[in-house]
Amino acid sequence: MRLAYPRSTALDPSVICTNFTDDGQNPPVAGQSASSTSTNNYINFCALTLPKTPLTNGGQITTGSCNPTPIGLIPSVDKMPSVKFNFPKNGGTINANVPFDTTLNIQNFHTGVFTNAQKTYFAAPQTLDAQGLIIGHSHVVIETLQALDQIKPLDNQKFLFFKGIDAPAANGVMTVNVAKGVPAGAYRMCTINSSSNHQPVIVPVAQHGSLDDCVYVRPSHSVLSGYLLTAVFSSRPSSQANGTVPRIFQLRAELNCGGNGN
Ligand SMILES: [Cu+2]
Repeated sequence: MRLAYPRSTALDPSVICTNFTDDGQNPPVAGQSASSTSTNNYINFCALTLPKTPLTNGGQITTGSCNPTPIGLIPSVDKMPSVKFNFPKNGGTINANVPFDTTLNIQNFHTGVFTNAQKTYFAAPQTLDAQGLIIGHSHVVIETLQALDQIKPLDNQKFLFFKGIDAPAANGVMTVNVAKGVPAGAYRMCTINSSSNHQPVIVPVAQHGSLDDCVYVRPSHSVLSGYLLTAVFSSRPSSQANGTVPRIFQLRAELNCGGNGN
């Protein structure tokens, strides 16, 4: 968690990974690339990129940067985060332009911890809690599709909605309010599970199930107008489109985490 780490600028010999001198090609494997190697944990790697590529200095540098922060603590295989949308469900229908709460079932993740996304972005290693779970938070992003079966890759700079989930999960459920709902159309909704400093979560093995979830939904206009539905929903104590999970958190916008404080 939050620690002020030692300020020495010298590399402690006890943390040098001597295996990093092996390029992995002894003997050579056809089609496999030789790894870069280092005898000092790449401690000055970013010096090679200066001044053209600046250091990732805590800000979200849109023009690219070089990050000198170690990856950090990695959980065991039985502690890899796993998430599934509870609402909306994949292929599910929701009413267009009606506010709703997205709910996510999460396991193996110490949620609700995030740092300043403008000053400490990627600025500290991933850490684990006493149970060995990654400490961090999640996000939900909603992107507009031309159609549910679209095969063209999306433009990652464009999205309809983005929100960091600041509050910890309650009984394994994270909640995100989509305050304006979404217009009629086709959408992809995905999670982005991240460590405290917003880097994507890192797990110990290459072969693993997805650490995130996506659902594809097609909001449509109801018989009732959006105005009427809004009135109905806002009159209910918990503004649930699925009616099963109470929304007990007030979410604060995580400003500019990923560029949109929605
Ligand atoms: Cu974040």
